[in-house]
Amino acid sequence: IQPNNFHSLRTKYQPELPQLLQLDELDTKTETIQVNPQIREMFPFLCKEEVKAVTFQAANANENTIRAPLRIGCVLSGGQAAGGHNVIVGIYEQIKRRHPNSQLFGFLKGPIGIYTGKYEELKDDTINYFKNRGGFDMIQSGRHKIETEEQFKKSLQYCQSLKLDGLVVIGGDDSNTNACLLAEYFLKNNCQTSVVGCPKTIDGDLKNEFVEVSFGFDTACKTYSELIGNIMLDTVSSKKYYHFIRLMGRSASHIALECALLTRPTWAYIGEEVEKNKTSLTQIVTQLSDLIEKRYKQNKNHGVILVPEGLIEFIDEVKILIKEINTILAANKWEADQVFNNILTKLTPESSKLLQFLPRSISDQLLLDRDPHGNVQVAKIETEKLLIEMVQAELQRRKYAGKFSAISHYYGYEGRCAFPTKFDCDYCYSLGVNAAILIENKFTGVMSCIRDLHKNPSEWNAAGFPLVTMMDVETRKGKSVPVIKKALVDLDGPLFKFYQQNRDKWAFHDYYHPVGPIQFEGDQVPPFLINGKGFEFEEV
Ligand code: FBP
Repeated sequence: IQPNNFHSLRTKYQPELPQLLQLDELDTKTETIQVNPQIREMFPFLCKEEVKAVTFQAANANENTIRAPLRIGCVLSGGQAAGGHNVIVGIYEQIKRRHPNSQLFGFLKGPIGIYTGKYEELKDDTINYFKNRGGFDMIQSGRHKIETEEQFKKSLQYCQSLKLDGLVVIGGDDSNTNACLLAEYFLKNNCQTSVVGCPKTIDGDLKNEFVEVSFGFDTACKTYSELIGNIMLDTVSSKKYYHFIRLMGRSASHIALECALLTRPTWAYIGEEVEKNKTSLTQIVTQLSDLIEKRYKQNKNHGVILVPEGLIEFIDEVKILIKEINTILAANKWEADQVFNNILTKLTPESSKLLQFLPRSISDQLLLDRDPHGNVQVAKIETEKLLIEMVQAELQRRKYAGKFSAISHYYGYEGRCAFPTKFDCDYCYSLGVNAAILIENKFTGVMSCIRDLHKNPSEWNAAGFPLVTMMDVETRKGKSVPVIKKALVDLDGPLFKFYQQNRDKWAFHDYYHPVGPIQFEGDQVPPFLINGKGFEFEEV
């Protein structure tokens, strides 16, 4: 690395740790918490006794404490999210501080690395290179799940042969559900390896009373917001384009809402509101066309519209269509070029009509293979182009006198691996340190949680919350299974309310707010998603 390039400057940054996690000796404090009785039955070993959350407090230093080296494995699971490397760096530096002979092993390419025994020992040179750096390229990630008895057995064998004190699973809702199943399996089979989860996903939907925000969300939103702001400045300069910007976030619209609050666009759709109001595709197109006509009367032929990538699945008739397609695709195997025609014969008349009405490029995207968790790959559906096409047709039908020149954008992958914001650097490092402490104290089936994130990092708190307390039972493929529920945008929460109160003003009076690039020094604004705690909304 060149000595002055940005990467080498970032590697010099030592993430801030909460004061509590800097202490040499910690006492643990546990508190019983309630678990859904159905979940208790599904996890008899984790729930054998009372299920407890753990927090830490300062303890008297004891010079006579003899510490043994720790051996920990870690894995990155699912989509990339900025800061993942710092979780690993946090684990590494913590176990080395405890004992210089401690060792950290990275399982390669996601959970498949655990059950195939593909791993690499991580040492100083690797750790120092990846510190504060985006991406998951240190050990790569993957979307495999540990599912079959054979895979669980193999995972246990490899963790045992490596004599691991703990395994840290860095992932989203599905990956942490998988981590919990693994913790249960290890306990049942007398395996000494603790399993600890860390909350990752740019989507921000791994959020509950224990997890304030998942890491990577802050960096993704701030990266997208920089780009949105640049587009805003361009469009108010030329005043001739409508920009339709689709933003990543598979299901929940947290990213779109956060970016809207940061940048104040002409309009932002929030999928959860569309679902609640049962807004149809035609209604969305009518609303947008009305907005464009009204702005034209004010002499405005430009605008910036934010479209969450999950929107398509929240539109009532599309949701029904996708559900039908999923069932039909699961039961039939056709050659790729026959899927469209064959599926039309099996859909209900309404869904068949809709599939034929949609532009062929979009209907083909709806028919693409599902991801390993059975989800439609919304990242590949160009909803922004669909809206542009439909609005164009509607304006033509209305004999619109103004000019509608639209440009489509998709901001997705570029937000997942950017250099993590200072918030994500510090947060992830603390998550890693805390995970190592939880393992040292032999807690298993817990999520490493860092809380009070609206405060300065030195004042953050650390805890371990049992994964079973975050679970609900859902029916999937006809079977009751435990899942960590995705948190959707709270339509009664302060963030959506604030947007709702201001959006009409923003729609017609261009309150664009270009935020500029991510800053790594000076005052930092944590993500609003932490429920606006400690954050005063600036009235606009
Ligand atoms: P995770 O839930 O695994 O963090 O991934 C989220 C995400 O980035 C979504 O926002 C997006 O729709 C999807 O992954 C894209 O998946 P892929 O990387 O497989 O194209």
